[in-house]
Amino acid sequence: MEISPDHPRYRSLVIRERMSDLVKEGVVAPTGLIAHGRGEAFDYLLGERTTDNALLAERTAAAYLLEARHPVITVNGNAAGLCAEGLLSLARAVPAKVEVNLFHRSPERVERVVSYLERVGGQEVLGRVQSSRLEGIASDRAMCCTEGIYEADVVLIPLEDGDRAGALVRAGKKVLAIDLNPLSRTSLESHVAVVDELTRAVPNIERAVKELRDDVPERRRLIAEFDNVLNLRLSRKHMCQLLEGEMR
Ligand code: PTJ
Repeated sequence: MEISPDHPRYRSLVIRERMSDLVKEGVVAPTGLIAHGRGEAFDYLLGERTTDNALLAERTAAAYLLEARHPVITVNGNAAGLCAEGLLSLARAVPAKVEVNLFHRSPERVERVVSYLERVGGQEVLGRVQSSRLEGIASDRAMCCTEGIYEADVVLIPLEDGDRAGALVRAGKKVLAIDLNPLSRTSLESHVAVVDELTRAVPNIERAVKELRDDVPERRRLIAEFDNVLNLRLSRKHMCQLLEGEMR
């Protein structure tokens, strides 16, 4: 479909077209479009911008990634479709491993998403061979790579489902989520929930990684002082204020 750059929602329409094309390629799951629509609705309530409290969560996520012994970034179909280059760039900056991990899992789709990441520059992308299991998930969605998620101490999970976020927390990992829904189980169960749109959040986290690389005291201060419950309350408050017309 031809979209005019003059359209007020040009960017959103272009992204929708790309996600829809990626469904045809088997990278994005068909229901990934529904998840994307839910994300768009929550982003509308944020005013489609990064709030101050989201920026704090992004800096804290960067601090966790830099303090980690074995950081891993998980990528699903939506995350790949929306922000493959950004996630790979963040992984290089930390450095962190990248593992493809899918909700709608089949060997063919894993191959499609891994190949897609490789096509846009991903190297050593994990996911093709998943021989370990996360406890507490009853399906092959529990499968993960031994040298990836299984051994990770810190995991960044963009757009994750609640079951797996909870299982990662119970497995003793520090979980950093990017999820526009401040009410989701993923946001509530994570140690750091970044309530921001993925394509804004990822470059912000990468910028913070660069700023905090040589500042160990500031990293530790951010981690020690971050309060996820309070931060999520601030995201909800921001959305309520926007709904009440108290913000523009
Ligand atoms: O590729 P697969 O098979 O692994 O499937 C991926 C999806 C996203 C379909 C799957 O994980 C899923 O169903 O996720 P949920 O449970 O719908 O959760 C996705 C969350 O991401 C929702 O809370 C959305 O609000 C949020 N979200 C959607 N788009 C964005 C987003 N958060 C940040 N940025 C977005 N662009």
